[in-house]
Amino acid sequence: MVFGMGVATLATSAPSAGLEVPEIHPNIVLIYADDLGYGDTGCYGATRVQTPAVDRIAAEGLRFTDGHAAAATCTPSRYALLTGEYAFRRRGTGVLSGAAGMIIEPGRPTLPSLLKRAGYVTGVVGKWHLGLGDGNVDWNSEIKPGPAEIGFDYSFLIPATGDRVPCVYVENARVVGLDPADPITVSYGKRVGGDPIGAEHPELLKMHPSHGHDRTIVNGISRIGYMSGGQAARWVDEDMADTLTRKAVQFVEQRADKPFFLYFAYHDIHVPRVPHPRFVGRTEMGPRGDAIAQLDWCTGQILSALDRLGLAENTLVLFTSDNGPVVDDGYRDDAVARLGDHRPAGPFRGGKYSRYEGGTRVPLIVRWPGRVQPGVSDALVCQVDFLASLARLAGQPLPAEAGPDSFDVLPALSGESPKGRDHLVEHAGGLALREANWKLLPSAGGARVLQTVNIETGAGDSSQLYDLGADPGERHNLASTQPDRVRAMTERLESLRAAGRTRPNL
Ligand code: NG6
Ligand code: CA
Repeated sequence: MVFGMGVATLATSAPSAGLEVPEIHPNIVLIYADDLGYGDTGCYGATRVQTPAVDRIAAEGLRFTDGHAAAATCTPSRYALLTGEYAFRRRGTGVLSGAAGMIIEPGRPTLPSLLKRAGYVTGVVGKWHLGLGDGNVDWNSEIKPGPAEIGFDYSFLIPATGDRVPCVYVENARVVGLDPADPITVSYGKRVGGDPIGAEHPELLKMHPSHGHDRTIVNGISRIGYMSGGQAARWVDEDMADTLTRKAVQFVEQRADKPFFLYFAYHDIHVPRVPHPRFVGRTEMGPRGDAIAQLDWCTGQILSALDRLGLAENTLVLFTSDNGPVVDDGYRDDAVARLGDHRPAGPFRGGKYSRYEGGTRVPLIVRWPGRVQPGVSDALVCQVDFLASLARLAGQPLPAEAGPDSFDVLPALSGESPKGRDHLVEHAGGLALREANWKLLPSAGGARVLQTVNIETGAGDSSQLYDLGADPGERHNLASTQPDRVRAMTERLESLRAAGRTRPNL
């Protein structure tokens, strides 16, 4: 059956179409890597790390060359992924501390809540980083609001990031393994408890910071922020990938008679990069390369589980990353020295934190055997579009207020159409605009290079205009030769921002 026909049939046929329902409501597994760059996997050109599982998704699926995260850092990117709204529209959606309250309002339509309404069982396993609680969270009782309040039936979380306290897992709103006699306190202001901190006790560290990351030591690694208590609940970084993968596989195994949506958000390859010993030395690139090998193993476990359970044919797998790559993101893990000729951002300029393409252009692959033709697509698509596209796939109409910037690009994701969006706002603090292959970076203040991470931000005193068709690396600024285009794109970007929403056909 032609993929699009199935969707069209759903829209026009009676809801009691019987056997057709499971056929057109596939399970959805969204695999979300952290800080994995465009060039970090074999199917996107890497040669110094082997990624057979990710490459298998690409060989059996549709690999995008112009797929984007919605922002160049984690929190805004994930906010847009789950709400279908560009994060720049909302204050407080920058990189969050581990003490922040949840930034997605309970009750608003989200990717999981829409799928849940369509009859899916929904689960999130892995990195959250969207805040938990009401801003004054008590880690020793029920942690609300959280994923359950925005549509997830099940959750097993790293609350913020691997490098931020609290370093404990939260399963269905409770810290896992917490001893009530050893309560957890978390602070991003004044020091709490008597735990040693990295700044004072470097001799206790097995992984040293290169910048920041010098507060409470957990598992021999100093973190951002202070925590005390919860000793029995603290995670072991080396076991994190195994723990998360086990939970993800269990979620897939425990599915009921309903389709499921699993949002599996890896910690890898974010810092601190501390892969399990069996991956240490897999590559010559040190922990950053070894973390990619570990990430690939996790991916293979998910694919194997789908095969084993006979679910591969009826499961749409999406593989992507939350933002572009960074090499030294704050720990001395040898990533810079051992990078060699590996190009984390592939042919693109910049990386994480950057308005250049390396900031948001990430791996994006869709696999749905028998429905999505394997191949390569150059369509412009963004994760902010997953909400509208997957809601349509699930036959779930969008309420008017849902996904204000989410476009239905299902024809592009399925490979039926070579066209995705006609434009995209790229967000890295400041904004940039894509229109087809044109890229505009309006003038912006601030540092041109973030020295600590050695990444070009895209800031500059005057506008930059690039033709990515001829110049994917954004080297030849055409702004002075095309003032009319610069003016038109600058005005369009301003009107897209001012409009408050961009989704058409409301
Ligand atoms: C930065 C951290 C960096 C990383 C980032 C968030 C320092 C010096 N740097 O502030 O290590 O945690 O925040 O990354 O603290 S993200 O992928 O979750 O957005
Ligand atoms: Ca990230």
